[in-house]
Amino acid sequence: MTVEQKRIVKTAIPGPRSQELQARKLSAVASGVGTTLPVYVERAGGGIVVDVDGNQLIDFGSGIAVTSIGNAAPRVVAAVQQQVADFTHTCFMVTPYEEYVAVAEHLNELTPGTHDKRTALFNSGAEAVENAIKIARHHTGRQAIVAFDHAYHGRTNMTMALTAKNMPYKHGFGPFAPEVYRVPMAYPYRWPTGPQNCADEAFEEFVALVHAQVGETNTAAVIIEPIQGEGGFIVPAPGFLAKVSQWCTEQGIVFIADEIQTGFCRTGDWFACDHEGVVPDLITTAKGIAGGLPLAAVTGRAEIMDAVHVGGLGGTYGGNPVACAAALAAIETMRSDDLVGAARRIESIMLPRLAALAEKFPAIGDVRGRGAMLAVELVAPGTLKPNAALTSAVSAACHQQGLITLTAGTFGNVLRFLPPLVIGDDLLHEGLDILEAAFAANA
Ligand code: PLZ
Repeated sequence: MTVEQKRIVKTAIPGPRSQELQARKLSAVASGVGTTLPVYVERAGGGIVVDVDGNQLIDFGSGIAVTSIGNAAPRVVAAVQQQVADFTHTCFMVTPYEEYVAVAEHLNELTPGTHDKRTALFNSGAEAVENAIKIARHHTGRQAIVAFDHAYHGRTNMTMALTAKNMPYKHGFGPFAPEVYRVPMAYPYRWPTGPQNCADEAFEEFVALVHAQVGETNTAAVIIEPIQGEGGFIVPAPGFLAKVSQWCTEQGIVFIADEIQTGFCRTGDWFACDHEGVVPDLITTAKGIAGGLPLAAVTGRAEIMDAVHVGGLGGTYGGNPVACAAALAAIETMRSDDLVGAARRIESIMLPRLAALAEKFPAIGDVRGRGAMLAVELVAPGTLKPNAALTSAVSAACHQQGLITLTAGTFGNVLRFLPPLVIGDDLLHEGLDILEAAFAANA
């Protein structure tokens, strides 16, 4: 069923039917599971989410960077319907099937680098990260893992340890997995001596800290998001990723790129590492890979991936056939509809408009991102002091007008934009108009 690509706000948001459902949610669902915007969804497609009150919201979130090819994308719907009618599950570890192998072949081909690769499939991003760590430890025989300030890698025990931010992800959930060490991120906007020094100085600090506090020969892996997602869409200073990756190679340390949020055309390339020609040893993917079905992967150098003994990796549902069928259709869509080009087009529309907003509203301290992964960081004008209150106010004002926006950042002061790559130009502009009005009313 196609969804008309038009914003319609016919009730208060959330509307009465959504409010009823929210009341049921509050008494049935664990309160730890929060909701950003409690409109209950009936249908979605392209750049529009339709709620149970008949409102049609413009989607600048893609379910947190998942529905890059659009919601209920036609090829995915057809592939899933066919697969679900053929068989729904056998467990790849028991009696395998072609779809899993085909997804692995695509990932081996599409991810950065032309070396021999292998892939293993899982259910969620966090599970992929957990497994990347297992593989790196097994391959190196070392234990320590180095992660960065502002990192987000998931909510399981190991990945909570890797994630930097306490609230809401870690608070009260310890103890966390041991042998995780944290180093500064090359965060240009907040680098004390200025963005021009950021890559070199952050790299020097990284090397010095690993040497002094961890020891190179104890270090199994360095894990980094090539653009940090939940941490606030922080694009590392140019050159930083390449330096870290090169140094890891020299030290026999596995360099893991967590491309769970940045992967699959989101940033205007197949993977964010591609922008800088960085070739990770292991790469974790999820989110955009399967058009909304739960699937995740670890892909990497054959000699690292295959260091693990037979039977050492797996899980009941990892690479479920329905999710794999969806992934094959999603990848086909990305290729044939040039979604790399679509992400670049979104950047070319949004970035100048966000830059113009920053001229107008001094609370916008930084505009950044790549492709269809863009953000503004809000501060007290003329300072670096994070302005989380304005961030929430602007986001809430957008929601009222039927624009789905998300926030991010260690300090809760980043408004981030992740539209589906198939969104039309009109909806993009309309969304940006709403954003501008929200700033005018609140900033
Ligand atoms: N690595 C880089 O962005 C998921 C988290 C939403 P899962 N980001 C959205 C929330 O509040 O839980 C993410 C990510 C990066 C790992 C993950 C984890 O992926 O599929 O949510 O486990």
